[in-house]
Amino acid sequence: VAISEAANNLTSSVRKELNAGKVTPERSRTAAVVVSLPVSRWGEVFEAIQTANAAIEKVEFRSKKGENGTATAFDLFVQICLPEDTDTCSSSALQLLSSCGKEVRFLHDSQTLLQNSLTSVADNPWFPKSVADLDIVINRVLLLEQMNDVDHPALSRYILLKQSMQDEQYKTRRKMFAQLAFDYKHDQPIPLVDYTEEENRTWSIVFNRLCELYDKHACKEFLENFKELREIGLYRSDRIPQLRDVSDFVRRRSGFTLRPVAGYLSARDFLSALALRVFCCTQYIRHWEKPFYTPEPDCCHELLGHVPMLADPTFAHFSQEIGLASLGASEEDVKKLATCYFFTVEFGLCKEADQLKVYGAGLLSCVDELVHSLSEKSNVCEFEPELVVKQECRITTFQDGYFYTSSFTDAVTKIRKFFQSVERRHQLVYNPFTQSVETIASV
Ligand code: HBI
Ligand code: NLE
Ligand code: FE
Repeated sequence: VAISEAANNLTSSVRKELNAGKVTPERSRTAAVVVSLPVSRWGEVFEAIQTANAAIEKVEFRSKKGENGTATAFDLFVQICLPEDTDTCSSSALQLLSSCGKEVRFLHDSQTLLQNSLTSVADNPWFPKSVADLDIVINRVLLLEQMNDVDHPALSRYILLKQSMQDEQYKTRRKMFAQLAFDYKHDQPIPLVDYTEEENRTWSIVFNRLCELYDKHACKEFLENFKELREIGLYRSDRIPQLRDVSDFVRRRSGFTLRPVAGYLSARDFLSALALRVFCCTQYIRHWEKPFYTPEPDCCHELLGHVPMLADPTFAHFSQEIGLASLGASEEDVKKLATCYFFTVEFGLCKEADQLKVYGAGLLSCVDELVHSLSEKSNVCEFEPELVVKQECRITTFQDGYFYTSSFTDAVTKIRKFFQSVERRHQLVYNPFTQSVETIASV
């Protein structure tokens, strides 16, 4: 698989964590390249970057100049962090990149990248317009490439993950799941997985402990749908449900479908799928040694955290709305949207009769952080988009703080109002019959 790694639009904290070790943003140079190579050769680019111990900050597609953004014609836009001691001109990363093809262009090499010369290239992101286009986007997964090399600097802060990946059996299993996701095309039935006894046991441990916490802490919409999922026998403590069955359930309830992915996606890619009413789900399960906190999304996170909320039509509608707003948006706007998404859909709290309740999936799938977020130790403020967009989204640790609204709908209203001021580059509407977005000519 050529395109198996991307770190797009990472917040500074996440980027710092990713690059900890040999490469940190303060002690590094940033370089960006636009690579015009056939897809079959993109793997070479990532290999070159990895060999040079550079860290990927971002990978995106750009429509080829002069072509109309057809699904087969892309340049690859890659932004990397080179270790400080690299002499830029002779850096092995850059040399290797050059050897990837003479079309490689070095656009800039300084800390203040994207300010000037790159703007025109960086400013016209390609985006998927139909569910079929998602086949191209969704395979760019953060961290997968590093799985083969547990000593890669990008993994050094993902300590939990690193330990898991030293378990050869687990690693092999994860590669199998990655392959399933890479092979998946949008109109296929989601592959059924024969989960091992060990995997089902991990699910049971997480499921049982979370169930004890839900009654007291989960919001009412979640509890209602979770109850139904149990009553119809789809969710049981003794085995991991099949993503295919869960997708059918969600589609009947809110029109969203689920699609298998190999791991953590960039914010832009993840949000773009929401625009097409597709929710990307990992199918693997966390390592059995750490059932109560993992930095990665896994099936516990998707199925326990996200699905019950996604079955709620209001919630589903909002998810798509934020996705639509992200299509073709600037870096800055995608980051704002992602941060609003993060502190609501992933980590949001709400109030029911003066009691704080949880609707965020990152909390509802995580025993340790769920308990933490409602404890004395956590910071909780009222959700205000102006404040929230300035927060860092943490992936490998608990959040610094959490935000509540009187209800989930209240968060939607606030976010909608906040983004009204953002200029929309594309006036797009979703056509459910073709499962695509269309530009509506202004009248
Ligand atoms: N990728 N696979 C996957 N699952 C997520 O839940 C997810 C993601 N990428 C980004 C993300 N969530 C968000 O938190 C926002 O950055 C959009
Ligand atoms: N930390 C969460 C958990 O352990 O379930 C996963 C977060 C995924 C974004
Ligand atoms: Fe999530």
